Amino acid sequence: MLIKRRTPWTLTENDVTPKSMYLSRRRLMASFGAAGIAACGPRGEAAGAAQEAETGLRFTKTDYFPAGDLTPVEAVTGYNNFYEFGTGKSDPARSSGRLTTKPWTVAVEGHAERTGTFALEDLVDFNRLEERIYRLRCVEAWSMVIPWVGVPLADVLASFNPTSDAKYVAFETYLNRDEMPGVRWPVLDWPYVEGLRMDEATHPLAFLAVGLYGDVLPNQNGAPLRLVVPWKYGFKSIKSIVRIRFESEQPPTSWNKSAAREYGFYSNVNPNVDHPRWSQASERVIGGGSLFARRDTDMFNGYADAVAGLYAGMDLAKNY
Ligand SMILES: Nc1nc2c(c(=O)[nH]1)N[C@H]1C(S)=C(S)[C@@H](COP(=O)(O)O)O[C@H]1N2
Ligand SMILES: [Mo]
Repeated sequence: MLIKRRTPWTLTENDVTPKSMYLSRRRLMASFGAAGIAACGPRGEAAGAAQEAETGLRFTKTDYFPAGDLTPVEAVTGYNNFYEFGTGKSDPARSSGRLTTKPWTVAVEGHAERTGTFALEDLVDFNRLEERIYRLRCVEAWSMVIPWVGVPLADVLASFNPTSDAKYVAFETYLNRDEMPGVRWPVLDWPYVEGLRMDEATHPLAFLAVGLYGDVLPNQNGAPLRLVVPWKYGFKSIKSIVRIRFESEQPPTSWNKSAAREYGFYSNVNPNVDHPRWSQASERVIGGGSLFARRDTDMFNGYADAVAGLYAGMDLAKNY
């Protein structure tokens, strides 16, 4: 099949991939000795087959900026920021077991023709999932490369027919004191909230993930539905979303409310604008083989060709 490669997000293979094929492709790559792949198997060989049938997602492979060696799944699911479950990096994996993700509904509100409460399955078309390999760059200056499974955010938002008053979109995380031990402490003003300008939210790179490494999202990674905005610092990628609201004004965001001088609304990855307390010029590569593996941070996290136009004429040092 001939596919013209015009944009970085052009499909390179548009076959639908069941989880089992995905695994065998990865094993194949491992047997060819691709560096870093061998260590990335989603799980032990024996346990894998049984679980695939239960939890594997079907998705289309997309060649979205393969951003370097994939981060081992153990790091992706064991080293997390999800403050509702504690502020330690291993807290979410340990203490998110009680999060109830089924059934899951999302309230859609504000400036749109179609609003209401929607079941996850009515919000996301599980027959049209795709995989995208995106780098997640945390504001704390570390990064991971993760194979996400999900749908373009633009498609989901379009299904609600937002009106011309919708200039921004706001997101809110689930909040339940019985299931989220971290919310007993006022580290952030709960619930966690985030927002995007409408043109950012409808950019083809903005993604709503329901899975990673071919499986449904683990709770610690934001099950069952989380945002992935690859050109922004990780904290914009809000987890376990229960509310989406179309707004006419810029909505408040959790980290900006907690420390406005340190975290702005835009939070685009930018090696030239340091955080007031540390440099953003480079980042630690999580699971990169060495504890000290680092890489230089790329403008817009490597997605500049695709997204720089969204900020043309804006002073990025002021709009951090
Ligand atoms: N609800 C909620 N979403 C959140 C966070 C959080 O604490 N709560 N942390 C953010 C931060 S700081 C990062 S770096 C990413 C981490 O995603 P990961 O754990 O899946 O790698 O999630 C973001 N989304
Ligand atoms: Mo982060």
